[in-house]
Amino acid sequence: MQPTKSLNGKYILPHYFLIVNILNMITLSTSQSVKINLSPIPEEQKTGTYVGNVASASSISRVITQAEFSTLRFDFADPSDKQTHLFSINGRSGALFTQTLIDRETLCEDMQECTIRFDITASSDLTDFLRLVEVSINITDINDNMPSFNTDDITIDIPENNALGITKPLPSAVDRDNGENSVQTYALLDPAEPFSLNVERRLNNKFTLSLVVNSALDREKQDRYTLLLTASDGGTQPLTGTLTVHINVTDLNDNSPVFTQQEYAYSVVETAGVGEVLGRLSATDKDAGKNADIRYSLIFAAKDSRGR
Ligand SMILES: [Ca+2]
Ligand SMILES: [Ca+2]
Ligand SMILES: [Ca+2]
Ligand SMILES: [Ca+2]
Repeated sequence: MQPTKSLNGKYILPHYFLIVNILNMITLSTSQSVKINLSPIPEEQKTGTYVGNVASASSISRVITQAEFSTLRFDFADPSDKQTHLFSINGRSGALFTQTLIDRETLCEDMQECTIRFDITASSDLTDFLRLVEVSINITDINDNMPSFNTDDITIDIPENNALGITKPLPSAVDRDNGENSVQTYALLDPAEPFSLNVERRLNNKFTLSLVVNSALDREKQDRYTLLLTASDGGTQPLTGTLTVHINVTDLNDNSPVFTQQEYAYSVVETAGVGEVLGRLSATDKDAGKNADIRYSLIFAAKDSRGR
């Protein structure tokens, strides 16, 4: 029976071959490695959480005597490997524990799968038994990040009297978690009558959001709206982020100045001096800014009593 070549180019022997060749183990063992996948663990477990046992998972006890097994020592093959800093190992039992909080988002941002790989050596204090154990551990996501917008509020200017159906882009939220734990839905909280939200989900799980104006806005009736846009993830206990959307309805010059009366009548004595005030009149304009600046001028000259 020949050893088979593993993915990393090293040779590994089938277990049944190893069992019947225990006596040859000492001479063969130094060239062997074993790959093990420990059970997935959720991120953010407290320090000291049990992860798995390298000795039992690698079945080393099945290929050496109990006496030799009791002399084994388990160590990280490369203590300088950053991945190994996440774990501690009991040198005698081969039990692995977390040594710090493992944050999936720091380790595997934007990756669907988060797998940590490192090597452990199993060596005997008394014999030259040496086995390299290639360990893989999947870190699963928990919903520990809420959707967040990159700002608390935004202001959008929309001209009044706009055509119905006009859309304005809205920013989307970011959630560093994975899959269902990332942003799944958007909503306008207590949507104000003239507005609705359009949500397009793209193939890459990103969203394109736009605010839709459903009815013409009249600045002279209401010049400001405040909406609350929420982004929710799909966690078992969903987390939500909010964005306040201020809408300024900007003015169009859609109102003419209106005099306080339809007609003003003044009489003047023929002895009135130049510059004498005959009376006052005024007009108002519902628009804003320059659209409400009123200039007065006489466009119809007075006629004399004979109409000339
Ligand atoms: Ca995390
Ligand atoms: Ca989340
Ligand atoms: Ca997470
Ligand atoms: Ca106006």
